[in-house]
Amino acid sequence: MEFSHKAIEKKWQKFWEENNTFKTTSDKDKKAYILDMFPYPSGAGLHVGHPKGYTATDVFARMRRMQQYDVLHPIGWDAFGLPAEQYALKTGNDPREFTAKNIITFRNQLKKLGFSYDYNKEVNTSDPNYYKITQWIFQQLYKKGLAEIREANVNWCEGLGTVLANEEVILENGKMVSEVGGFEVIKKPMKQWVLKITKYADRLLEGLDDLDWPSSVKELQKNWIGKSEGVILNFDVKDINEKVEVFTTRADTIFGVSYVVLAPENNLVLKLTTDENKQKVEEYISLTKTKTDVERQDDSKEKTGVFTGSYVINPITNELLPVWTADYVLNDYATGAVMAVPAHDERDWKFAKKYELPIKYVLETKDESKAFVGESTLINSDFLNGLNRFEAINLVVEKLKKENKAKKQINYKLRDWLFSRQRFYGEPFPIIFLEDGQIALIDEKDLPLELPKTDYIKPSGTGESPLANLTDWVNIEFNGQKAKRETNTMPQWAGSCWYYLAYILTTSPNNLVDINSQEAMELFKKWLPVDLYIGGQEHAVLHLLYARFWHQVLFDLKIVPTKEPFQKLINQGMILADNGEKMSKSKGNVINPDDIIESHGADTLRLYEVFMGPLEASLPWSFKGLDGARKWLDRVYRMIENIELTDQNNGNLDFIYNDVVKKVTQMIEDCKFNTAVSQLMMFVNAVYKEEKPVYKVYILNFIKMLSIFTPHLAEELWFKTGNKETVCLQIWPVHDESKLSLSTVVIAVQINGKLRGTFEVDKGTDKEELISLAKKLDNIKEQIEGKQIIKEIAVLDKIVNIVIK
Ligand code: ANZ
Repeated sequence: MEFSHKAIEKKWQKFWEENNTFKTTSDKDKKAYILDMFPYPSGAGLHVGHPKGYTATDVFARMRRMQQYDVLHPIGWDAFGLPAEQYALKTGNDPREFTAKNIITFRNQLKKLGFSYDYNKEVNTSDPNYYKITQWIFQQLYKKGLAEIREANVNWCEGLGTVLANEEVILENGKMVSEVGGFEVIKKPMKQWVLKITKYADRLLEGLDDLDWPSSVKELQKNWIGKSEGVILNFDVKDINEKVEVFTTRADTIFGVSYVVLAPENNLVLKLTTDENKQKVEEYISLTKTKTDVERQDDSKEKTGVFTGSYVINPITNELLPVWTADYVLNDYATGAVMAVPAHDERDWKFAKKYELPIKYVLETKDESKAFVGESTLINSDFLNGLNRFEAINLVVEKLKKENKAKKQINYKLRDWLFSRQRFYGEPFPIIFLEDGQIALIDEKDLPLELPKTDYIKPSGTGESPLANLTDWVNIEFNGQKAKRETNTMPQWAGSCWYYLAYILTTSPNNLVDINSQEAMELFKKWLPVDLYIGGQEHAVLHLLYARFWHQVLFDLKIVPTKEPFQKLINQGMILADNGEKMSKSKGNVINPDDIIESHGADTLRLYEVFMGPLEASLPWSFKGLDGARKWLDRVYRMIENIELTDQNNGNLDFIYNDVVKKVTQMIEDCKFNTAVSQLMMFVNAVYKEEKPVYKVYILNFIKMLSIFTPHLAEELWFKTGNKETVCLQIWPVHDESKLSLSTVVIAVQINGKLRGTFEVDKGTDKEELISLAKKLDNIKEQIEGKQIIKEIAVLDKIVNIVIK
C-alpha cells in the first residue's frame, strides 16, 4: 500500500500555514536560532543542492521546537545582484520586477518542501526598509573612520566602456578579457570606497578561538588574514639618494641575497630605471596591467622580470645587488619590494635560474639542486654562522636598528575591503560630495536613500555606475551648496553582512524595529548568537569574514551584545550528478527539486537528502537511493495503517524504543542526521516483528521523531492515530535510562581458580549475599563439604572465588 504524497503534502502545508504553526515564539526560557545561508533568488529557481542544507536546519529546528525551545528559523532573499541587472539591461525591464518574480518562485518551492520557516520574518536586502539599515551601518563605519575613499584598481574594459566585476572577467591566453565580447580588460585606478577591515585583523583572528566551527574554515580564515611577523630592512641605492625598503620574514638569510625585486607598480621602479632600460621596463609595466594577482602568484607559471639598471647596497655585507622589477612581487603587500634569496625561496630560485643570477646557500643542506626552504643552521654568513633562524634574525635586526636600517613589522595578507561597485542594482551610498570637496552624511531621518526608478541603466561609458546618467538624481543642493551624490553602489556582500540581525528585528515582512534602539538590544539579547548556521563551503572566507567584521564593529558601538555572530557553523557538502560531476546547467545534469516533489514527494526528497550520507560530505545523486527512501516511507505508512495499539506495555519494545530515542536525540544534537534515520529504521523493523497489539505511547513518540524528517507523512499518521493537534508542536520524547540496562547478571563461581558453576542475580547484589548464594548451589555444596575454606572473595556483578584446602 502506498500513500498519496500529492494529497497529503498540499493538505498539511495549507494546515500549517492557516494555523501559523511555525510562528516564532518568545515565551520559553531556552532559545535556538537556526540559520540557513539565504539564497540569491536567481531566475533558475531552487536546485537540489539547496534542500540539503535547508533540510538539515529544518530537522534541527523542529527538534528544538519540540524540546520546548523558542525557535527562530527564518528565510529571506539576498536580492540585489548582477544577474537581475544584466537581465534588465537586456530586456529593458526593471530589475526589481524580475527579482520580485523570482522570489515568488523560490518561496513557493520552499513551501512545497515543508520547511518550518516563520515566513513573517522574511527579509529582502533590496527592500528600502532593509537597506535603510544597511545604509545606516555604512554611516556608522564612516563615522568611526572605517570607511574612506581611496584610489584602487578596477577592471576597466574600454571595449564595453564599463568597469567589470571579477566574475565578468575571464583569462584568455594569460590576458584578462571581458566574458561578453572578449574585449581587453586592464586594471585602472579609480576612486573607490574601502572599508578598513584590516583594523580588525587581530580581532578577527582571536575571535575564531571560541567558535564551534570546522577547523578547515578557521584555517581558511586565518590564512586569508595571513598574519606575518617580519622586519623591514633598508637597502640604499647606489649613486642616488633613495632607499629600497624590503619586507622579509627571513632577515637571517641576509648573506644569501643576490638581487632585489620591486613590484612593477612600485613608485621607485621608474626612478631607478636607467635610460637604456627604460623602454623595456615601461613595456613590462603595461604588460603587468593585464594580469590578475592570482596569475602573478601562480607558482607553476614561469617567472618574468626586467633589470632596471640600478644597484642597491646590502646593508650588512655592503655587496652591490642588481635591482629588478618582476610581477611575482605584489605592490600592495608589505612594501612592494623583496630581497631575493634564491637558495632558500622557490620563486627567487626559478627567477635566478632563468636570468642567471647568483645562488648562494646560507642554510646548511645536503641537496643543492633546489631551493632549501626548511630550517637549519646558518652557514657562509660570517658572524651568523652556526646560529638558528631566530638567533640570527635578532642579531641582524639589532645591528641594523642602530643605523636606522631595520624595524620589526607585522603584516597581514588581508586587504582593506573594496566596497564600491560601478553598478546600478545595489544600495546607494548615503553620502553627499559637496562642492568644496567635503563629504556629508545624509541625515539619518532621511534614510533610506532610495535607488531611483529608471529604465535607463546602461553603462555611463566613463567607468562610473549607470546612476551617473541620471543627472537629476546626481546633482543636488545640500544646505545651499551645490553637491553630488555618489554614483557607485554597495557590493552584494553588504546586505548579507547583517541579515541574521535583520530577521531578529523583523516583525512582519520588511518591517523592522529600529536597529539603534533599546527594543532592538533586548531582542538581540534574546536571540544572539546564532546557535547553528549551515551553508556552503564557498562562503567559508569572504561572507563569514565580512559579517564578523560588521558584527564586531556593531559590538563596539554597543548595538549588539555578543562579540561574534555565529557560534556553530557547518558546511554542507554538495550534491553531485550521478556520475560524480558537479551539477551545472551547461552539462544538462541539473536535477530540479520540483520534479522530484512531483514524482516521489517532498518527504521522500527530504529523507533522501539527509540519509544519503553525512551532512558535510559531497555525494552523487542516486535515483536508486531516492526510490529506497520512498519505499521505507511506504513501509512506515503500512505499519501504521495495519497497527493495533494498546495502552498496556508488555515491555517487549522497552529496550529498542528507549535506545532509539536516546540515540536519535544525541545524533541530531550532533548533526549526524543520516545515522539518526537509521535508528528510526531499526525501530520500524522491531515493530514489524512484534505481535499485535503494540504499545501506543511508543508508536506515537516514533511519529514525533519521524515528523522532523518527513513532516507531511508524520502529520498524516499523527491524525490517523487519533490525535487532534499538530505533531510539530508536541513534546519531544525522552528516554528512560533504567530501561537500557539489563537488570540481572550472571555470576561465575570458581573453586581454587576453576569454574564450578554459575547463577543469576539482580544487578548490584552485595558481596556477602553473592558468597552465600554461591555456597547454596548443589555442585558447590558438594565440593566444599568437609573442606577447610581458606578464602572467599566476591567481585560485584561478576564472580565468587572460594579457596579450599
Ligand atoms: C627574503 C626571504 C628569504 C624570504 C627566504 C622568504 C624566504 P609571508 O610569510 O607571506 O609574509 N615578500 C615580501 N613582500 C612581498 C611582496 N610584496 N610580494 C611577494 N613576496 C613578498 O612572506 C614574506 C616573504 O615573502 C618575505 O620574506 C619576502 O621574501 C616575500 F629564504 O624575504 B622573504
